[in-house]
Amino acid sequence: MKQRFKIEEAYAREELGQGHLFENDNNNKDALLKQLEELDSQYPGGLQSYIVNAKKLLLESKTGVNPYEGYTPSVPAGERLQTATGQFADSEALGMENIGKTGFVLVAGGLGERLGYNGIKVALPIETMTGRCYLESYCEAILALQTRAREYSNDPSIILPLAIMTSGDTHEKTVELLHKHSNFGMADNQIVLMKQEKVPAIIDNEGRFALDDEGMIDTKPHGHGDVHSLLHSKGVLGEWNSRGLEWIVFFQDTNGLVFRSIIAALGVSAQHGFDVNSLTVPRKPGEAVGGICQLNKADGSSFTINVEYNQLDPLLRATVSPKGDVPDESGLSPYPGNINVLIFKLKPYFTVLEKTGGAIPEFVNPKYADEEKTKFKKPTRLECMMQDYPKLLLEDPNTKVGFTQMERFICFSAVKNNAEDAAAKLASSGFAESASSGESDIYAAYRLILEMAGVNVKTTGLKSDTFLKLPVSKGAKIVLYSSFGCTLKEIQSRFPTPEKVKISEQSVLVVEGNVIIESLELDGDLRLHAAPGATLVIRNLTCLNQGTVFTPVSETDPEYLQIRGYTKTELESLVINAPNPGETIIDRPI
Ligand code: UGB
Repeated sequence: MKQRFKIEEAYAREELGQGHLFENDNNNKDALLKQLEELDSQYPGGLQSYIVNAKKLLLESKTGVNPYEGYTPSVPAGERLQTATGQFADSEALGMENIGKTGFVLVAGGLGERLGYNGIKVALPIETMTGRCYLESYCEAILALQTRAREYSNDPSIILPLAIMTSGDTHEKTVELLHKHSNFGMADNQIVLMKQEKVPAIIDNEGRFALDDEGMIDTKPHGHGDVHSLLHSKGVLGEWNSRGLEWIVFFQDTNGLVFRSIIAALGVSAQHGFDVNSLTVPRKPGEAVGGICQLNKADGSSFTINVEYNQLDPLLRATVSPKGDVPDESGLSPYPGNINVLIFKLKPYFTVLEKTGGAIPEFVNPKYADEEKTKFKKPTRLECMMQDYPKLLLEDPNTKVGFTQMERFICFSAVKNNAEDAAAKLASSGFAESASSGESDIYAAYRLILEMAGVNVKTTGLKSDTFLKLPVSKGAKIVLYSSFGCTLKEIQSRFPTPEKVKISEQSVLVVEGNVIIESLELDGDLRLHAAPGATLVIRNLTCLNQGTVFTPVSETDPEYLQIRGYTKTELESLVINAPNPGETIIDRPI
């Protein structure tokens, strides 16, 4: 009881200013005090620090303090890679040399409120032709890279680890998903989950906490920046460092293309010795992706960092571009667009986290209800972003922070918006970032990759269907597993005579494993699977069937289809499996 009064008193004290928590009769007082203790232990420096930080940031927000005051932006140093060039191939080759010493980190604590999907986003199918979910495809890609790394180093003991940041919103479902699918083939000790905790929601500029209907503190996510402190506090980075890993790759929950680009970006990191490398896309001005900027001070010092999309326009207006976030002569923003795929050199990162604990400087973004900025439309909270990591490097001018820009089709297609918002985003920015656009972008990327390999497949002038008012391309639906090819060069090697491979516009082609396609005429649905150790050679095959088409969803279809507006109707398909070690040759012309 004494302890309980002590805590209550402490929070009611003027400097913490949380007396309102105890003012009304609260049947849940014991639970509330317990919650306060928990929240206190979870935040670096405790809730007292949280309140102090909140008051300071809220004051700065109210008075309009510019976080980039005194800085002038310029375009930082980096590499712009064109797909399927010699430079791209060289970067991929260097990336593959380094991949065996890489750990992967997936940030998957976000609830995906904008998408309006009730499950976790990593459980969503990337595309409906295989129905593989995001997490499955990430695990498959890492395992395929692991196989290549073992072959390359002739070391069967190489394990490429995956750390997943979850949150209270996603943790249990992520555990269930992994359990249900036996970790998608990964070993138990290969995956580590790091659960991020929420922080108190705040109702005013005094940093007073919000109470929910049950009399408990309302809490909100603290942002993806928690990944750094968690890697440190959970000992993950220390373990990876002692295992001799040299690189760490961060990626988001729904980017089905990410493993098509990471390898070349890793090669760029290795080539330039980048401590921090952001994978970026050409950015359209006004688009909701941050811009990577070099921020320069009058004293000659500078640092390179992502400036979030809502801050980029005011920064540019106040400095180098009176018209704000507008295109340059190329028609695009000169600042590369951040897609939160980050590649760090592990050792210096480990050293910085040992020193700082990995707590990333926070920000607050309240939506004000009055002109005086004293009332909020809804409770706010402090947040932090993973791409703000360079803010921990300010005292070390020798750190090399750069970027790798690639064409969007090969590295980025996120699934963030419900269909209604997606239609508006498509109209304003050209990118829907919906469940259906995420799926279409996968097929489109593989069409282009095969075309670059010399295969006959139509990539332009394709017709579209419309589902939920969004265009869905009618082009060939192609899915290439990473086990079929991790790099563009490897994919090319699977087609020794690409001029003898023809895929019609309405076809479906899914290829998994060690498959060589020498001669193929496809107008229909074809699935080729070679089990580990098996080789499937398509020496000569004509495959004509009715195939698989998209049809509108019905009310009884599951939610993952409702958010697309269509389902697949399989009319006819040909499945060829090579389940056993050794070579299976298919020689079946018409
Ligand atoms: N995430 C967490 O794991 N925990 C959290 O508390 C919050 C998120 P959003 P956002 O790629 O288009 C980012 O919400 O914040 C995970 C960049 O800041 O989807 O709108 C979450 O699960 C922006 O510069 O992204 O914008 C997901 O995997 C630009 O790159 C990831 O963090 C933009 O993404 C991103 O969360 C973009």
